[in-house]
Amino acid sequence: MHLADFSVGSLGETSIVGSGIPVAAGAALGARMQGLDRVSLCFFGDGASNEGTFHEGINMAAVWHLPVIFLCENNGYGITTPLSAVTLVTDIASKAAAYGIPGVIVDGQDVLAVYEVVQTAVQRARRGDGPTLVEAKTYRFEEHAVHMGRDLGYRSQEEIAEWRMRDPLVLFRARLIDEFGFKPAVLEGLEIAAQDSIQDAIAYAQRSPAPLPHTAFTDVFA
Ligand SMILES: Cc1ncc(C[n+]2csc(CCOP(=O)(O)OP(=O)(O)O)c2C)c(N)n1
Ligand SMILES: [Mg+2]
Repeated sequence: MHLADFSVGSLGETSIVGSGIPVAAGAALGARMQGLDRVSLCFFGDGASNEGTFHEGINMAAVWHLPVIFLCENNGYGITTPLSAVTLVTDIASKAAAYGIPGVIVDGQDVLAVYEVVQTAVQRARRGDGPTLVEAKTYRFEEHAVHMGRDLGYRSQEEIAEWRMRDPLVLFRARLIDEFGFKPAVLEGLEIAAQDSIQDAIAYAQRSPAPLPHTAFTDVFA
């Protein structure tokens, strides 16, 4: 929730659940006004889909046919609250009907299925036909935050184990080998390189100085 990287077009995540939805619509409007063929891609959770920003942001993007994709990662929970406790709707994609845009459900454990659905939504956006709401059905293996510990009692260990059998990284790895002929050694090399870059990032963070207290108000406007 706290990352940004303009160098790859990531405008930033915010810790206010759902607040990225109208921002993504605004970025799409900005791209259109500048004549760029950019498409905004906005990720949010099932919990965010009950925020007012979801309704307002998607509705406005729809009526203005903005080039934006709203991608809801429905992992079944907002922290410890199951989706069924906060909406009677089981498919968030069905809410697209309220805005007159396509709502597409995709298996969020299937990397290539998600890629294809997003490609179709990108083409629609670039044609000027407007937004798509994509719902990726997925799951959160770990707790919302590491400090929360494990087995908090709001979901069963069986449920977690069942979803773990369909870990998207494991499934995609198998497909790369079986369908695309990747050598396991090549994938291991990629995994080691990824682990190394994570370790480097941790070491960099740990040896970097803490921010100075007086910078807490830098870039804060009120
Ligand atoms: C407006 C707002 N309300 C509450 C919170 C506290 N909060 C942080 S994450 C979260 C759950 C979000 O659930 P979901 O949208 O399903 O995303 P997930 O973490 O499951 O991907 C909540 C309630 C917040 N950050 N912002
Ligand atoms: Mg969620």
